[in-house]
Amino acid sequence: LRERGFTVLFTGLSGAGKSTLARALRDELSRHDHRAVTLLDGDVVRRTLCAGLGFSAEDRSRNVQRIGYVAAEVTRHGGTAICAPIAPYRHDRDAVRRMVREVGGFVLVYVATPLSECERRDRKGLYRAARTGRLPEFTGISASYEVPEDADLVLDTSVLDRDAAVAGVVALLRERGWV
Ligand code: GGZ
Repeated sequence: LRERGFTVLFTGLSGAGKSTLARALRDELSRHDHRAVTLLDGDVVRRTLCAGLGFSAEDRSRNVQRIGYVAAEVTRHGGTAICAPIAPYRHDRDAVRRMVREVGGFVLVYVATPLSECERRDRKGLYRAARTGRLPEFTGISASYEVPEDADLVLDTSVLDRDAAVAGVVALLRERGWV
């Protein structure tokens, strides 16, 4: 397994801590694992690979499945892909899992920080905008998030600090034999 690639897909609400964990995991794996790591973070992806897509259900599906396609290619060539979109729909997460599993390892990490905590943080003021109706179709407020029942790992960053959360992911990858 150590010769094969794998993908870690983080899923969770805006502000749950996905990007922070994805970056910290990338740094950790870059130090200790031989594979090249590709980070597919929501922000960057939406400016590049998925430029022009919005937040309708259809566009979110396209967004997540494109991320999944790239992750599968990275995985196929023996690399590590770390993805951090909201990925609110089970159907799309399942599609990514199928694409990636054909070519390597796949781990789904649900960043389960409660909505109340994400909203309290509101780092970008988006929840406030969503509550006042200025930002429509906002996940958790006016657009749905389907809670994963099949996550390989569940992390709540309101009770777990960043290093402990990353250590949890690394431990899981070790257990599964990927690192
Ligand atoms: C959810 C939105 C929305 C709406 C803009 N709903 O905290 P952020 O700012 O940086 O992360 C959110 C990001 C979500 O993009 P994803 O590509 O991860 O979403 S999905 O997987 O559903 O396609 C948020 C910002 O974009 N954002 N409008 N309406 N998040």
